[in-house]
Amino acid sequence: MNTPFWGPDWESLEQADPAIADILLGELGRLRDGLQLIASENFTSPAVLAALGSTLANKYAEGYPGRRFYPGCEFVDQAENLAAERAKDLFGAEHVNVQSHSGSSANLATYAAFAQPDDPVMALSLSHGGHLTHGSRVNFSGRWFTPIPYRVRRDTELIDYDEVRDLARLHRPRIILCGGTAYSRLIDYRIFREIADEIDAILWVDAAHFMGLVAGQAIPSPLPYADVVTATTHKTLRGPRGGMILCRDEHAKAIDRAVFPFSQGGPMMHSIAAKAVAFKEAASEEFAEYARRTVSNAGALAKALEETGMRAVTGGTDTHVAVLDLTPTGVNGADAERRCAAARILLTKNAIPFDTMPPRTPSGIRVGTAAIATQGFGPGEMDRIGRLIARAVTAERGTKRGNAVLADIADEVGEVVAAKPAYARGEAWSPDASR
Ligand code: DSN
Repeated sequence: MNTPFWGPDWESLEQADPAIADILLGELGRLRDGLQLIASENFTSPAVLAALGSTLANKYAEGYPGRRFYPGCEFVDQAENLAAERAKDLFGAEHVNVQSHSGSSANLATYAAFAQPDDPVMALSLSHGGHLTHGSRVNFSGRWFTPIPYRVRRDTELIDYDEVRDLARLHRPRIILCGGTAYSRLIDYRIFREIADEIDAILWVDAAHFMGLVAGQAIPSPLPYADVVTATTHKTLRGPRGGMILCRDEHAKAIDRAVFPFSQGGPMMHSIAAKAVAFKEAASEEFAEYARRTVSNAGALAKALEETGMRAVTGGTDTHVAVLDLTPTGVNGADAERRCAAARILLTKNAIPFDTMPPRTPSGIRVGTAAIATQGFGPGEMDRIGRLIARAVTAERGTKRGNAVLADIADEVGEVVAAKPAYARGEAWSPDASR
């Protein structure tokens, strides 16, 4: 059979490894049957999945196109060049490295390109919406560098730009980093650029979460301001799991060397081909419409949840993500996450700024609307989804009555998602379509 990917060859997987085949089908069912509101997840297209499942997975290609340490790279070179060119066009970047295996490895390489061990590095505190790789003590970033965390303001819950400026002047960090995993508002890159210029620091934007919204022009791009931008390709960008680094030409060599050979060996060429597919898709008008709808969904969902008695941190969102303070409901984020999961609504517990609760049972939850936008949901449907979440959050799991309520909600979730199924049955690539 002349096919480089597994999609049409599903039966051979079923025969070779029925246990894994069953797991894949179980996961497909889980994706289809629930409301996927985890802010960092999405549904990749059939074309992305096909590239991921291709024979490019076999190839060792340490190095860069035209400069590999292995023979036989003529096709993977084309894939990598195409991915990098498409990303450059899509984002207006001078240089793009598409080899990073993940957002965290893109970040590791970026530290390596610009900082030496123990250098001070400023970033948004994890507990105020940053990321593990932005200086957490349990991560290489906080162990190998000197983290200078800045926070959000208590009154607005927006980045405290005065504190950023004061800390920058005091510590003169080598890198100023902005972006995060649970900050729902637009970032004022102009102010960050001014501060970075004042102290001659590298301005690095970690756009892992919102790069797809940038691609779809639903929010402003950090590219005109940043020296370097890191991103994942699998969140709002809707491609394969992976990372990328975009930078000005003057930093291209430092970034490329920091990825290979400093922090990674062989690139995952199947993933790079799938990134190329995703970049092509992200340049389409359909994608721009999805990106805009993702943002309007998040605003509408935050508002709907506020109407049920939760409090939206910062009063709402400008992006795909919203953080809700559950204090008014008397339920902690961990219980809310468990109850929602029991009702087939997938979202995550999350700290709120200045949280007085411990990290394992924080006061909030985080919801994201990229996956449900991919599925086709729009802002008009967020009221119903908001009410389902609110009912699940306050249903007491473990009691007979609570369990019955959660089962009811799960049934309604089933109805909601059946109207706009993810990976609709019958498509040629779908594993169980071949049955
Ligand atoms: N773990 C991801 C998230 O959920 O935001 C970030 O790496």
